[in-house]
Amino acid sequence: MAKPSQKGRDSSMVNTGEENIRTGTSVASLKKAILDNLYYIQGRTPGLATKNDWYMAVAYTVRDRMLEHFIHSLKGMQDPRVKIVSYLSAEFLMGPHLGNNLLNLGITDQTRDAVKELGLELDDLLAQEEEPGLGNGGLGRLAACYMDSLASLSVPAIGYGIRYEFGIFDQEIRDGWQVEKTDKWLCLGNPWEICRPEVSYKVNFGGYTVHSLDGEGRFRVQWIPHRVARGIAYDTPVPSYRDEMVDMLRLWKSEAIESFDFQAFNVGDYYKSVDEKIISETVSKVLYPNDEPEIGKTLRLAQQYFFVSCSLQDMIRIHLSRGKGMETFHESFAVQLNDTHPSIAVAELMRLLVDEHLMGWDSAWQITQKTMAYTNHTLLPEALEKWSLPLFKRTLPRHLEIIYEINRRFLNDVRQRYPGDDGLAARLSLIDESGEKYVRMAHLASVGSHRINGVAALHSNLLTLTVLKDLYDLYPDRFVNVTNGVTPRRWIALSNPELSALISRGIGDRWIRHFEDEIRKLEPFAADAGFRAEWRKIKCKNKARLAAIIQERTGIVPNPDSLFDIQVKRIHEYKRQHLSVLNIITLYNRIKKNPGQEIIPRTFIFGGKAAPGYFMAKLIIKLINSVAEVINTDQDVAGRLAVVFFPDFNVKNAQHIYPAAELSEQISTAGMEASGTGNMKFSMNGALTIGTLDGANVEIRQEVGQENFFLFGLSAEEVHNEKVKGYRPRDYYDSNPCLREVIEQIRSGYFSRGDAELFRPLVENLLDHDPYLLLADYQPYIDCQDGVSSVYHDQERWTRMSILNVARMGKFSSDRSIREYCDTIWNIKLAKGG
Ligand code: NBG
Repeated sequence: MAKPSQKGRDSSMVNTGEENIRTGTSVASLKKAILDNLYYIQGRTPGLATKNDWYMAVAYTVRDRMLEHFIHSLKGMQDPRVKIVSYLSAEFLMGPHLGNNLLNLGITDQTRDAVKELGLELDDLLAQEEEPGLGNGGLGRLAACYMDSLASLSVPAIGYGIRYEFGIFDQEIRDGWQVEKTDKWLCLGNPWEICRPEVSYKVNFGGYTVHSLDGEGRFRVQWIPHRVARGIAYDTPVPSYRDEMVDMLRLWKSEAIESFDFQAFNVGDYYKSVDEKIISETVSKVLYPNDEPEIGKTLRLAQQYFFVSCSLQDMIRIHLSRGKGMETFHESFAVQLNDTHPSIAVAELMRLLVDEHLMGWDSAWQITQKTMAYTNHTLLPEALEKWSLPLFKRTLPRHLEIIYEINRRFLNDVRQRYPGDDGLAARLSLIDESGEKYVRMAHLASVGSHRINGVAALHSNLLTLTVLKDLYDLYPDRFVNVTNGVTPRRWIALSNPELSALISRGIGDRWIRHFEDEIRKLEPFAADAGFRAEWRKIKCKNKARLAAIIQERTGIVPNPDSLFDIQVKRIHEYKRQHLSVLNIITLYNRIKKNPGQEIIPRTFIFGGKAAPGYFMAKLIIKLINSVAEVINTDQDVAGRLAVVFFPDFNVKNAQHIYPAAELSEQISTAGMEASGTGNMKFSMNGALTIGTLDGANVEIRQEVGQENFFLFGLSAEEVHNEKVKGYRPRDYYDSNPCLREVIEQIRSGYFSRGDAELFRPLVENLLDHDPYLLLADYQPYIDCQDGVSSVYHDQERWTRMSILNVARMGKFSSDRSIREYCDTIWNIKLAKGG
């Protein structure tokens, strides 16, 4: 989108013969525009401007250059013939905007020059941006990658979510422990969003319902709420890669409907009236970290309902403004439920259609099912959302009635098809009545959707065999798989500019837009020694850059010639960061016993946040740091072994980490990781993977070839069988002296300054339960790591494998995923060449 055309657009800007100050993209225009924005938006002259003022001025300059296409794209959404994808997600982990928008607009170089002429460095301004951390990890980042691909494939789309005032906490490490700091991403202002106070909707909470017959004798329900909040839209443009489509991220902020409750005010209870306001404003205050017990979190349910209700009301407004009736709503919108967090949408759309738009139940139900589709992102039973009935009733009394009615009809159908099978009906019911009663959100989402998908082949398959088995037996045609993907724009072109330039020198630059087809052309270069040397040189540079950041943030000085072995992701027992720790200690012991031994030097780098309430995950962070403390200060292993915990893993940091990685650790217990998307980002940046047959690893290995992937460990089926047989971790401990030694060191306080209590819960858990089978996979993992070292010894071979990994990652572009969603779920035809 080098230069937006003026023809047929609404821009009222006068073109003075020179380039337009809002749209021009020459260095001179950009420079002028930055100064203009600095003066007229920030109210500063260059002499007084802070770095943030400059950042804001540049950001507004870039935003200006998206607006014409943004406005045009929004106008396109009014066309009654186009179907709009509505991606409902409680999380959008967009990452810093500036660099990505420059890349997609194709104005990075000019802007760098313009900024330089103003005496600034673009990299400093990029670093100034506070990233919007409105997500926990993979799920939120997936939503962001999908927005990029939707725009780049010219699909009209709105991402609907919550404008949390506080996103995911910032992580600091003190004395080896995680400390959480509030994320104040908005405190210096957010230049990317446009606040739209008139795009606002009321959202009810609590209260009771009144049933009656209307004048025509029809059954009617009125919801008398206890509290009403208002949602205000904040819109962020999401530009396509070098094309005209600019999609929209629309996030809702909650506000009180009235500043004062005058009744309370009049009787003198001034503070109660202000209280009400505070409660309404609280709804969009803070993002919940995952892996925390859900039960009892009224505010979380309120958040989910809040953004879903605003979003559906907004869609209905758009639909009606197209001059269409409600019976064709599903032709205007394809609503994708990103996990169960927005699944209340099923009941809310029913409420809006039946109660507000006076539609009959059967028609409303058909429209709802045709509109909705549900993506499941986890098999972990503790992550499947359910809400206690009393809490649900207190917050959403009308929705509970609707859910009962959906359930009544649904179970009638089940009983008709499977007469007498009460067990089946109880298992399928939207209400869990096995003990305390709960609403099962995954069942609500599944029953109300026409498609249900998992996020990798193995995961989708396991879904139909485990958590959603009964639903699958009932509705096999609803189930499909869409393997996750990530955008090659942010994750290669933006994060790894030198590698990108090398790839483009080899195969041209079409791969950035058409990754699926083009990147394979890189394969022959694996055989080119000159190309391999350049490839290695870039990896070395990226490693050196990361090493400098590590030194600055942690004080640790990594050996730049060591193998960078990296595991970055949320800290969770099933992801098994502690399995990697067992390997590290094993290597350490080997060197200590045999100091002269030749080994491949390694730097182990970890990064990731633990949920604040997840004790074991926090203890794993402490363990990593404790082991690091011993190893990094032991002269016997200096230069050969180092351990780093990189604090505050987020999108910004990730962009420095993936390009520097040589080995990607994807070592979750098979059957537990739904997909993983970090695995794709590593591989796209030339890291080789050591991994289990879990999530998308299975498909990555298929694509890159088994000879280019380090596989170890039990399969999902074997894990299942072990558990059925009665898994005994202690047997592994008893029969493996190396493993025993490692565990004893942790237990005895070798890494905790003699404190034998500190890691006791972790060690005891491993020996007595080991629910994630670390001990069973220990020896295969160690052996596989030895294999990694011996291949690394042969740098030519390693580089060949690295190039082939990148060349064969075409499938894992989020463009491919979005094509599949369009095809199999949304029924959207892509424009040719799109
Ligand atoms: C996560 C899975 C990952 C997967 C992402 C995106 C949740 C509930 N699930 O394996 O753990 O890659 O979703 O699909 O966050």
